[in-house]
Formats: sequence, structure tokens, C-alpha cells
Amino acid sequence: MSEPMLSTFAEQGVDLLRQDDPELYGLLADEHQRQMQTLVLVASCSVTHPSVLACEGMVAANVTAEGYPGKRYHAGCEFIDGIERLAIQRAKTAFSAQFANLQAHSATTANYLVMASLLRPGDTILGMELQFGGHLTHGSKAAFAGQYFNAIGYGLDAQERIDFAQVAELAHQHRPRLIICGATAYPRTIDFARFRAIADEVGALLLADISHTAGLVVSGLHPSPIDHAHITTTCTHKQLYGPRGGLILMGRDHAQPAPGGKHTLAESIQRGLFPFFQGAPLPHTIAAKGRALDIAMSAPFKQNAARIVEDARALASGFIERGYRVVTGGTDNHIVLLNVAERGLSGLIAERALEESGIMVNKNRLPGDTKSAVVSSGVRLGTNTAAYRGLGPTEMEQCVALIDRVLSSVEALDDQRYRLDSTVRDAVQAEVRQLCERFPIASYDLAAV
Ligand code: DSN
Repeated sequence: MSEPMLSTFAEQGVDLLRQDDPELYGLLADEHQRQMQTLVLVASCSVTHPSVLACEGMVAANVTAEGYPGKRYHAGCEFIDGIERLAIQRAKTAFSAQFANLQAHSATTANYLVMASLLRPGDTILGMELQFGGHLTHGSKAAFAGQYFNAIGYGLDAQERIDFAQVAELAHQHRPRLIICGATAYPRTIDFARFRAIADEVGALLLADISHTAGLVVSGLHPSPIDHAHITTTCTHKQLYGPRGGLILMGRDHAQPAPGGKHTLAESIQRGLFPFFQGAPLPHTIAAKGRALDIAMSAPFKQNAARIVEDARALASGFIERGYRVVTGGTDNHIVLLNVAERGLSGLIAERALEESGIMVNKNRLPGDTKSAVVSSGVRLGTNTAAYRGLGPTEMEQCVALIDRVLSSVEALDDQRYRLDSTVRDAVQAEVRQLCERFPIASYDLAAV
């Protein structure tokens, strides 16, 4: 299909949607508008590049392609093979990896299929506890891995850093088959080499889930786990600014025998993904991942990664200057964890009051939190979207001032109900809108070289 026809197809799709389904079109248009006019500081959000979105909307979506390039179970996969091979190569280059599989539909799926490929039900796994910043898939009892495996959790030390003494102690005591590192709410650098040393001491495999920091890893702003962990997983939609999806990578250990000795780790993951855990891949999403990974290797992407960290540091110090308690006293990545309980608020109330004012964050439990996850004592902020819009440290100071204005004006009635002065709300909303107009989402092009 020639290029002009591709464009026409995509444009026609939008026209047809507007014309044939105004209700759905209206909701999508409203969502677009919301993103343009609000300050998104949700740490797991970013902005998908238009060329990535275009791949997601392409006709590659029409193809069923079970299997892998050159080994499909369906005809008509010649170009899908080309797309997947290109995306695999880009993933390997971007992360200096020796193996990449781009078929996992999400990082959750990626983590579970790693476990499904290499473990047996009831095996012991050791991951960071949810309440200390781990992910649901790392062994929380609320999710699959916590129920099907004997999941042991590690936490943080008195300085709110990963408690490596505890990790080692638990590893020696429980002899896990798999140790999981990586987090969703941990603002500090993760020492993958130290995790690997512990894994080696007890003969465990090490899985690093870098869903939150993949962009910093690609850019050299966070140490890479690729040759420390046996397997690395990430989603592609947070710091890689790509489509919603998962990615599995391996470095020097890819050819090592997997448990059972019949296959290598790489072969086990390939077979574990298909046919064992997942069916047909999403070829349009694989194309979009390939596009995002190409952008991730560009100079502007690296500049943006530096801005992410710079912005987060500015946010953290801005809050500290205003007397807030920030978990670990700062950040090394894009995440700032703010204690709002000390201000007499629950995370839930802070999230809602800020949302009303045009600022998006998410409630988050703090280390040792006694409140439930739906209430929480803190909020998590992240700078992926702000950095993409071009907001720098000066604008972060303005954001801190806006957030402080809202949080200082909220009156909590209990953990869920509150009163927010509408004058403050409207004034903050108006200032947020002006800020967003000054830094439109399209203004900063990660693909521009
Ligand atoms: N892992 C969850 C988060 O960090 O918000 C969802 O992506």
C-alpha cells in the first residue's frame, strides 16, 4: 500500500468516526481536550508520539499472526514479519540487549509469562511489597502471582531505601526460585548488581521490571539491568512514550539453560509467551513499539529524559522548601512521593481536590502506611508528561505553588469527604490552563533530530 493511501485511510477513519458515531467521537474528543488543558503529574502516564499513535491505527491490526517471524501459523504475514523483526532489532539496540520479545500485551502479562515460563505453581518468589512501592504482579496477595506462588515480600530500611540486608536474609531463608526487583513507587536508583549478587548466592533467577524507569535506562540516566537481571521486563507506554504494551529483554544470560535444562532462557520465554501464555500478537502495537523505540534512541529523547529527572528534583525540593515531607527526602528518577497525611489529608482527598483544580496525580500508600490503598496517606507525582510538554524547573516551582495552594485550602471532613474553596479551585484551574496553553503537548517533538 502506498503512503498517500495510508494517510487517506487514517483520515477517513477519523471522519467516519465523527460522522457515524458522534457519541464515541465526542467522548474521545473530550478526553483529548482534557489532556491538553490539565497538568498531568501521574507518574505512570506520558504522551504517545503522534507517529506511534499512527502505527496503532494502521491496518496491521487486521492480521492474525500467531507465532514468530518466519514461523507463523497463518498466511499473509510477510510484512508483519518485517515489522516485528525491525521492532526486535530496535529494542535490542536501544537497550544493548541480546534478546527481545515484543509480543506481551502489557508488562503485567510479561511478568506473569516470565513466571509461567520458568516456575511451577507453589514455587517461592521474592519481590518488593506493594505497600513499599512494589507492583501487584511482584507477589501481592491481591493478584495472580501472590496466589499461585509462595510470595515473600521485602521492604525498605529506616532511610526508606531498599533494605538489602532484608532481601539477603529472606533470600537465604526462603530460597526463592525468582527474585523480582523494580518498583512503581520508589523514587531512588535501584542497584541491580546487588540484587544479582543475592540471586546468585541462593541460585535464584532475577527479574527486573523497569516499567517506570525504562526511558532513563535507555538514556543512561539509570543503571541498566540488562546484564544483571536474567530477564528484564517493561511496559512501553510510560517512559518509552510508546503504545500500551509490554517488552521482554535479556542480556548475557539469554543462552543460559532455563530450569529443567531442556531449553535456554530465551527459548523458554519464546515458548512461554506463545503458545503457553498468550495467543496472537497485536501487530499494529508491535509496529508502534518499534516506532517508539526508534524515537527512544534519538538525541531529543535523551534530552527529555534529563528534563524528567531535573523536573522531579525541582518538584521534590519545592515541596521540601514549603515544609512537606517527601519520601526519601528527594528523588533520583521521575517520581516524587508526597506525604499529605502530615497535612491532615488522605491521599484520596488530595487526589480529588487537585483533580478538581486541573492537576492530575494519584493517591499512593507511603512506606508503612496504615491506610488502605484506596485511601492512602500520600500522593505520587511523576514528571514524564510535564517534561514532554517542555515544562522545566521554573515551571515546576509554579506547579508546587499551585498544588500547595489547593492542599492548603482543602478542609478534610474525614478520609473521603472534603470542602475546597471554589475561588481557589477556579483560580488554580485557570492558571493551569494558561500553563498548558504556554506548553502545548505538540510543542516538544521527541522525534525531531
Ligand atoms: N503500575 C501502575 C502504576 O504505576 O500506576 C499502573 O501502570
